[in-house]
Amino acid sequence: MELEALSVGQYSFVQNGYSFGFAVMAAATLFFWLMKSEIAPAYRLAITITGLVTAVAAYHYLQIMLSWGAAVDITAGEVVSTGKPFNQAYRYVDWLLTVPLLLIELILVMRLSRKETIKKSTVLGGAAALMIVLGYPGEVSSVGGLRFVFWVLSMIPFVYIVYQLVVGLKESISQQPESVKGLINIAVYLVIGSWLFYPIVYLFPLVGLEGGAAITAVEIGYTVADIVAKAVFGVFIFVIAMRKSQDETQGAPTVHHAANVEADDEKETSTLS
Ligand code: RET
Repeated sequence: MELEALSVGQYSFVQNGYSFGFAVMAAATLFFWLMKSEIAPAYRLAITITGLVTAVAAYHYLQIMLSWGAAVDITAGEVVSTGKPFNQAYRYVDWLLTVPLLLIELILVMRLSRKETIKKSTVLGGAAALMIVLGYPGEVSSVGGLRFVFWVLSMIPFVYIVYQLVVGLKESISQQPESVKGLINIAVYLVIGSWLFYPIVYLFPLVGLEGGAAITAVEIGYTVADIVAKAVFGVFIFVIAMRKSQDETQGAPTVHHAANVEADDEKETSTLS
């Protein structure tokens, strides 16, 4: 990455973006973990993981910010390289860890059967990891052609994940309690919408953006997308878990508890007779 192409303003803007990202992720982590006791035990793992995702991201934003700070010197009023490279791997290692976990959060909060949970987590989590691994070589390459080839390769698991979320989860979503069905649908579309941002941002340098403007657009673009995909999405998962906890402790019958409801009905009938 040619950081000397940046103006001091662009450099500082990106640095402030990282700092904001760190603050949001750290605050979100505290919120999720401190509020976990409000959630019924069945959904606590989903909330623990939601906080883990933002914790891992907070750590990486701090590292990215330090690496960005060390790579150049602006005391002369312009951006001068210090010779220390800016480490782009932090972002990709962060995604490699967090992107599969984000999908697992969604699956856990749906509380499917054990078998379905494991199957869907493995397939979706595996595809997500493959998508990130395939994107990295293109991200660090300065050859436009290579960037495009890896974009196409990475798009294959991406399209598969979107298909699985829209089509594969349809039946499971239809069995969710009415009180959260709408929220789960929004969460699914929030994943798709925020994730679409990444392959678009990745292409910025290939569609005419150059030098400092390209670097700034890519870095700010990824930071904004990360905040939506992790912290805002996490809040949705939290609200879904909270609502399901309240419904279930109030004993409202829910579709995926049909078996329990039937058992309760039987009890009632036998006491009546
Ligand atoms: C890459 C490479 C180009 C093609 C595609 C990509 C997709 C990246 C995605 C990243 C999602 C990250 C998230 C982070 C959480 O905070 C790797 C940019 C398809 C979808 C959700």
